[in-house]
Amino acid sequence: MELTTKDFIKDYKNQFQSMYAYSYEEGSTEQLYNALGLLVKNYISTPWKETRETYIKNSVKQVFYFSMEFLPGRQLKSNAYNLGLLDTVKEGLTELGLSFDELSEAEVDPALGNGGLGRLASCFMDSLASLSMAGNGNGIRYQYGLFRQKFVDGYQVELPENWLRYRNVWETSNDKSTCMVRFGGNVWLERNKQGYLEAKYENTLNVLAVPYDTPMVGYRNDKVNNLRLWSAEIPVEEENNYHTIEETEPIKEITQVLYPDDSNYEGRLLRLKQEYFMVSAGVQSIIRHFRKYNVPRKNIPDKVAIHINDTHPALVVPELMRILIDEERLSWEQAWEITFKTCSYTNHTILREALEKWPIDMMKELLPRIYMIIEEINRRFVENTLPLYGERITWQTAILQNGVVNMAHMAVIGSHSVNGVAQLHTDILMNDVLKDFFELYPERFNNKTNGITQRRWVHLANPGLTQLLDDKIGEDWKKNPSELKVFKGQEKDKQTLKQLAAIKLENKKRLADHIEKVKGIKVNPNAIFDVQIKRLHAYKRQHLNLLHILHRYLEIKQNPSVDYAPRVFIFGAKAAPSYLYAKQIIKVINSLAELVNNDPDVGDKLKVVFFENYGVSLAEKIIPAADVSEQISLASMEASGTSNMKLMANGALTLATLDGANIEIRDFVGGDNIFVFGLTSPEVYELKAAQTYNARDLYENNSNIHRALNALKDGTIPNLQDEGHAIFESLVHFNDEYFVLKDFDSYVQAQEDIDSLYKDQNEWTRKSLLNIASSAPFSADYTIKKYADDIWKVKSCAVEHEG
Ligand code: 26Q
Repeated sequence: MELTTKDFIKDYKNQFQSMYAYSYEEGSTEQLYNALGLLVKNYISTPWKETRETYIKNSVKQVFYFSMEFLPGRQLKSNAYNLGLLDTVKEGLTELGLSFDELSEAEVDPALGNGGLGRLASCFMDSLASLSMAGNGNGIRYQYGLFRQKFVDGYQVELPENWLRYRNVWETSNDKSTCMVRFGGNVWLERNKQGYLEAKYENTLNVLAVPYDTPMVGYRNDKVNNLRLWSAEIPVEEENNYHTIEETEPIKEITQVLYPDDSNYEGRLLRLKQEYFMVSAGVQSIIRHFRKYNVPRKNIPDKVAIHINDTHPALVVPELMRILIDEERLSWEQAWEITFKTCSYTNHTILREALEKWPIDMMKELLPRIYMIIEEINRRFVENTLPLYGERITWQTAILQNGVVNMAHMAVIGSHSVNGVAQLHTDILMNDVLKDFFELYPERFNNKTNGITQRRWVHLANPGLTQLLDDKIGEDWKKNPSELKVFKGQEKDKQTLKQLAAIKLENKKRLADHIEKVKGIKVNPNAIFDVQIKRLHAYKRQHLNLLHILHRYLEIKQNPSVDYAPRVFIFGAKAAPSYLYAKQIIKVINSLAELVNNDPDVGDKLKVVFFENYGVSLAEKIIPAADVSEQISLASMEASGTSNMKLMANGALTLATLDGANIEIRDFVGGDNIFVFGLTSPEVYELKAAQTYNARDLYENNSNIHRALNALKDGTIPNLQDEGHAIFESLVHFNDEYFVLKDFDSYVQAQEDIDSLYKDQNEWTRKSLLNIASSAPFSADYTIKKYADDIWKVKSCAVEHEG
């Protein structure tokens, strides 16, 4: 978009004055931010409208990405950047005596997700818009996002995240597109005069779904897609079946808060309400769109793709069936054909405890009509499968099993495509988790390795590196990430390496300042910045990292002149509030930090920083400053990982097990430019099957392990209650479920290799450069192109301008 600094200044002054009726010079930071945000949104409104109109006029196929979570991050800077206005805005503000960065920091970061899955959804929104593809998000406008994490005496404390307390300038509430979602009551089928079986309802609780639309701005292509988030409200009285205040009280609760657990599903009624609410509102609004434009129902699969992001929105399958049969009056067979062709499903986890299984009784009572349809889908599935595949496979794959609705099975049966998020993960789905389905429907399975948007994670988060790349290889890589590989040509260029090292150092200085500001810890910017940022979970093994730090500390105490390269271990992680073990790990790391950071024997050799409240905004500060990327999950457990990709793209060297996308990272960057350790996935499977693992043997016979584990419980680490004991017990007494001790030696060895390499700065930086230059395959643009070609069958679409 074209805009002169002069016009911007004029627009901004007007915008501010029209909102607050005084001059910007008297504005508070929040007000100045609000005015700027709304002005940028004004600039967005024209391409937003034109994009929508183009899609309708050309009747292009649209994707609807259904996800219970989105983590878009702050939007002011990325929107201005994608519009091509960032420099103009910055300049204009400077002329007005204002600081863009200060205003930008005043924006709240909407934490409407837990972690990887939600952030992936937002990277995908960014790529869809940037590739000029018609891709809409569909989700929930939680009133409270993921809790705000604080440490009190080293313990995690959760505070409510009331992100809407301030005005959200990006959203537009859309009153004319509300929907009604029905819960509970009685449902029966009645034959009407035309001979149709009609679904009749009584005593339902009706919930008004109000959509809030947020623009998803494409990168310099005048394309703006839509993220639609639904909020639950109480309908007016004639539409609410004349329910009383008390009876309608639970309605508002539906979209009040995001479930903060990303790995352990508890069958909570409220969560099921959330899932159906989002699904029903989303599907209704899609079908209404087709009615309005008179699209023949059988053409729906040519005009829309609905993507199911993990099983959380899997009720799309019976809900679409319900609408097609009850409201559109299609036969079961016609409706099934449409539903199956329209839906596709991504699996994000192999953790058994995370797989959703809803009690049938709960489903029946909350969603009686939906349950009838699920029963019929299941009945037909069994009827078709039994004669072809026999009892075992049929009952293993059924939707209804032992009193529960298996949501993954419903998603697979109702979708034409099922994918994992990295090659290893997809292989595990096919050979283990969904093995029987792979036998039934091999053609549905495919891999789509995750990706990230370089725009947010490199262009905006790391302007120094971005400038260097522009200077060295030209700007093409920004539109076409595969151009990044050209940077490999500079691996021996001393000048480039020096510049690259200087940029990293600058980023580390900036992070060091931030660490001092928020944690009061002074760190040496020349130390190795070693980063593990992800949700806290036993399978991700933050406690392996912890044990290694403890090991180093004990080595230093034993021999203060030991030759370690100075290292800063940086953590960012939230634990699910109900996940005691994860919280114990946080407490022990915090206490160890206190010990290590204040021990004069240690000095610069070791510092430990555990940031509070890790999220998208903090990630943007940490990632450009990282030297080492810790990706140390037990092989086979991490579906993909995405922080591994962000860190690589910013020149960190990966320290990893061969898990998730780490394997592909190694393949692209080459085994010499990554530090790999630990059991492989086949070895993990073998060891589990053999049932020969004995963690206590390792504790008793490995002196380093012995010493470190004892230090967990002998008072070495200050201010612990029983947290050190708990970790000790989990490893020794409960036989170390995630093979931490088994991988310990090879992890320590890899860490020492890192020290050695870091001494050769030139060689380190060369490998860093090769990582940056090899990161293109992990661009979400490529991932989205593959989804578009293989699964959704959607194409890029040029936007037509008025006039
Ligand atoms: C389910 C039922 C009830 C309540 C909550 C949930 C729930 C919520 C969130 C279950 C799982 C999640 C999130 C999972 C997740 O983030 N998975 C990660 O997805 C990333 C993107 O594909 C991968 O890179 C990670 O490997 C994977 O762990």
